[in-house]
Amino acid sequence: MNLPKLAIVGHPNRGKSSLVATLTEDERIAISPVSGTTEVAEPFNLSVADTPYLTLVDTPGFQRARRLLEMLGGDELPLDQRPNAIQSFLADINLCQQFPDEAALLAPIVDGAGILYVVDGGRPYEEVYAPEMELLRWTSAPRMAVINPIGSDRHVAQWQQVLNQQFQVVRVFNPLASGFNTRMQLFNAFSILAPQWQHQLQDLQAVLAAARQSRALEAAGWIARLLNQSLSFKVSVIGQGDLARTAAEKRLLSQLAQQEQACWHNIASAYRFSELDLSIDQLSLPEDDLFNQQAWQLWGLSRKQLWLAAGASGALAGGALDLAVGGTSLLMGTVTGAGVASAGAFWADRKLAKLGWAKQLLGSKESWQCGPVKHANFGFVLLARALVVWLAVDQRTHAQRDRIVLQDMQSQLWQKLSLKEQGQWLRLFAKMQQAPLADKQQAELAEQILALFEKVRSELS
Ligand SMILES: Nc1nc2c(ncn2[C@@H]2O[C@H](COP(=O)(O)OP(=O)(O)OP(=O)(O)O)[C@@H](O)[C@H]2O)c(=O)[nH]1
Ligand SMILES: [Mg+2]
Repeated sequence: MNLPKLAIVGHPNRGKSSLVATLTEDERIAISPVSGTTEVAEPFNLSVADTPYLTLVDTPGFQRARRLLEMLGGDELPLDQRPNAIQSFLADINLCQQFPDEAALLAPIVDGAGILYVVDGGRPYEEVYAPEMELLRWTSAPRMAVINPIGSDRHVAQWQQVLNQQFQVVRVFNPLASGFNTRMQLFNAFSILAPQWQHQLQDLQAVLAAARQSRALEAAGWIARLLNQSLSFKVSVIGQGDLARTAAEKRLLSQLAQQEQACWHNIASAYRFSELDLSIDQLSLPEDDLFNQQAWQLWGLSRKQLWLAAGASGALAGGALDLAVGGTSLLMGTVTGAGVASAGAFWADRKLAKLGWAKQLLGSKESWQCGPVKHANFGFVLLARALVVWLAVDQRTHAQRDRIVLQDMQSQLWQKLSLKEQGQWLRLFAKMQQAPLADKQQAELAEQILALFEKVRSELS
């Protein structure tokens, strides 16, 4: 069966390629403020699990629509001859060379694609658009228009009046800020317009809804894996005394930071962003370094919250929690733990509360084992940062080409949970710091993370 096919057409620089990128979730499609970026018509499939469901043809913008219309006979041409006139134009090589953009954008329509005409709701209607719409009418293909409010929606109402005269369906759609439901509405609108594709477009919506759920579970799975790997992570270094200890600490922290980065990239890939720059220095994180004292204060629980949560969970009474590591040890401003204190300058701004240490003698050599990070906040910090990356990726469209911006919500994230819930997470993290979870428990953790993500997301919207 033929795939439903839509040609995305319009004036240059109106967001046609942006629309294609967003709907097909393709970050490689060329988008730029330079008019005339798209020079040839190119099909892109919307596929789920490698099965294509819809083809969108990105096209160059109209350049000389009025002239072409005149050449083809204009108003004088009888209605019954107009579709043929477009076909004859495309069959005429000389004419096509004179009107290469019009030829490129009309060819897929004559070939069976439906029309999606894009206009900018931030700019007023002008007569220059009339011949474009007229040429599209001549094709007699199913036609829908999309008003993209670039910069503002000042002229949306005016455009609606114009487009309602020319197109069977008119919708407002911003490819830079369109959520899942808005996209489904667009597919639905097209399924009404083109009954021959109705079933396929309905199937597409069901498949996309299922894919959305499974990618969320995949992202949650990556975070569960990160927590399970990082909370109990240790490294060993062979060598003598302080030198070996400093090397071990450095290695521990750099590997933990790598694990965190890998998790973020996996989340982005689950959402089909494989080229997104998630390097720490590209992100507008308030405190970028995972092991920086301020970062922990921002992303984790406050000292008071930790104690309250520990009390609420019964973890303190049960002795399950390693909170009591010296009078002020929960404050990251204070260096505690023999290993950290002796590491000297390297740790001057990395005052973590406590790392696990073990020394073994291997013949004449020492082997220093460093880790895990024992602080009760470590799990909260890792989870909060991963959730914020996930929220940003979930809300981003594939037409956005600027730097990814993370929500500034660190301080509120854990406030959304009750003390009891905070206590439950605290207990779980403490357990994982002692030993990693078995696979089944890790899968349960992923479910919990997914529920937390959905709660945070719904409160944000
Ligand atoms: N602010 C804002 N910018 C947009 C929106 N849609 C598109 N743009 C920007 O407008 C510019 C043109 O977007 P494209 O998608 O390349 O437009 P096009 O119609 O394919 O352009 P050509 O290929 O040159 O015909 C890009 O800089 C986009 O980022 C929008 O909804 N809001
Ligand atoms: Mg383009």
